[in-house]
Amino acid sequence: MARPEMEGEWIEGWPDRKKARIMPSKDDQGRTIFARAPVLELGGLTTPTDASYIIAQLNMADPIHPDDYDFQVTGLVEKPLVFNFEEIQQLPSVTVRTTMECAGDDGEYFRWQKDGGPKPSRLKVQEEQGGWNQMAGEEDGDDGAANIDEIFDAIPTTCLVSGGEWTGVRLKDVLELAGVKPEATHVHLVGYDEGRPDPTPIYLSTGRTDIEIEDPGVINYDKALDLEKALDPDTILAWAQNGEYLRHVHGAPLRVIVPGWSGNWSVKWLKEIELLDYEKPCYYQTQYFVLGEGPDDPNKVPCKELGVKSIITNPIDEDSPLKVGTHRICGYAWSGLGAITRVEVSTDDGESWQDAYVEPSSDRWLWRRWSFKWDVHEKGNYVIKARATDEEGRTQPQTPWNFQMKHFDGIVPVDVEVV
Ligand SMILES: Nc1nc2c(c(=O)[nH]1)N[C@H]1C(S)=C(S)[C@@H](COP(=O)(O)O)O[C@H]1N2
Ligand SMILES: [Mo]
Repeated sequence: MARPEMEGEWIEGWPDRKKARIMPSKDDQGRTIFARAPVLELGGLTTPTDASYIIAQLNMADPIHPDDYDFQVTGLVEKPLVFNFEEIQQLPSVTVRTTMECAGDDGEYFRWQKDGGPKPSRLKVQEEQGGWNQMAGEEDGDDGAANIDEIFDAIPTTCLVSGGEWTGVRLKDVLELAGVKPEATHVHLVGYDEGRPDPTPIYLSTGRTDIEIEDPGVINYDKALDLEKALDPDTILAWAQNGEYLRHVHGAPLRVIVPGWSGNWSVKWLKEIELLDYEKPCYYQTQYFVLGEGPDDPNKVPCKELGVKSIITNPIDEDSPLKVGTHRICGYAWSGLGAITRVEVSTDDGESWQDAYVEPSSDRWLWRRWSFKWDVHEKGNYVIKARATDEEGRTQPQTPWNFQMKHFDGIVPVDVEVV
């Protein structure tokens, strides 16, 4: 029997099976500068590069040909160095598989947990083009204060997470060649991209447009990484992602990968590494990617390692109603401090929990897949929850509400009716 859905381009996947693709947002020149990953549609651990999320905070750097590329190592080093692409590739290479999650991933759920209202859906697709860089324009007639409801409507913050395989060299090896002076404490990582930070993402995460934000003017994207994390053998300068050379949007020719810490540490389009004896107050370190109770909280701290988290990819609210019978509850779990050791599932809104099966893996930083066979005999309404624990014994959630709504690792229930 001819099955029409099996005709066509079978190398690219059966046409009846929707190919998992990013959910993009474009700039005014039609270039993708922001994209969410189709996390609910993925079938393994490595997010295909076509489907990996993308974030550019400033104006995306111009593409740099590998032959024209170099970066420098400066500051508190014995010997300042300049590396070109070939010189970097001559160092011993290393491959690290890790989950990368944007600090703002699922931030909407913080808002929902606090304020109630309809539960944000991971399926929500951004209709508007433009991303946040176009949202804060003069359209509303005032000083760039975008309408917060428009922003939330236009830019979902879910699905900003991907699993990937990164190949490059250890940052540690590069630092050793330059010779780090004993007084150095931080590694200032600077990208080739420049711009003046747009306040809209802060409005987006706080849900407020009346916040005083210190304007740093035009800057390069930069971070001041703790020397200790920089020397971790899994912190690398990567030139390849998922088996192919880096793509421009992901930071080609060379980017930093800092496993376990939220994506903003993984500086793309690396331009400079500067050794410092203090924590430089980079905009995306001390103003934007921070955990605290409010913009003036004296105890606010930079976002660093992620908490411990699980998401349910099946079923989702939109699958309701389900039939009485057997269903597979499954998803991903990851942690900023190492491997996931346990995932528990509840189908009674957290009254009772049972262990899920966690797929074995030797990759410490990569998310794990987990599943749970659910036999449901009684009709009714069910609230499904998942709860992950990591090798440090941390159970979700770890991250309390914070004004920037970063590092959300709370438990998001799935509501289904069984008929
Ligand atoms: N130079 C530079 N590096 C950057 C950014 C940026 O805007 N410029 N965005 C950061 C943020 S917020 C995240 S979440 C990750 C996203 O990496 P990806 O676009 O490859 O997924 O890159 C980080 N590195
Ligand atoms: Mo991010």
